[in-house]
Amino acid sequence: MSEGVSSEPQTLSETEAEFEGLEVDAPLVGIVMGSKSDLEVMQPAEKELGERGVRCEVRVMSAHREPDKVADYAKNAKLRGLRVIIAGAGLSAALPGVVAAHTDLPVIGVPLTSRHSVAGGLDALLSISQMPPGVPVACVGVDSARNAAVLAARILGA
Ligand code: RP5
Repeated sequence: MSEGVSSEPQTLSETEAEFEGLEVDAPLVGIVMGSKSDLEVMQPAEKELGERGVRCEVRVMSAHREPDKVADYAKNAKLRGLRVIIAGAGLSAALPGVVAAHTDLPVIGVPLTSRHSVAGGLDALLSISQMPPGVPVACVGVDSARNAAVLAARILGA
């Protein structure tokens, strides 16, 4: 039998493992953020990963305004070959936690300042770091998108 996806019945994890092997050009890191207004401050994450040769994709999706889109993205992330998700958000900053609720991939949250932030982004910092037991989100400093990328690369051993 030739190599490739087996036609035999198999478990979901076996299928996932085979597809992970096939998707050679798939991004390994997903960079998501709650608003287009977050793009500029999140850009250093994409830049850092690019310089390290780590494939990534960038998506805008709001946990509050587009909850179904966020859930679908997180649920399908592992099957699509993603290994780490970086999620930036400001204000109540639910995005990293909601992503972590729908995937067992490591999620790195980036608390962001925004024009409505209180205490310079402390609102987002607390929202992202105060996750309930069993649903972890790693949290870098306020507006520290580059550090999130460095941490993602270290998780990947890249
Ligand atoms: C958060 O609200 C976003 O991540 C952004 O930081 C903040 C403001 O969003 P916009 O009103 O600029 O779309 O959800």
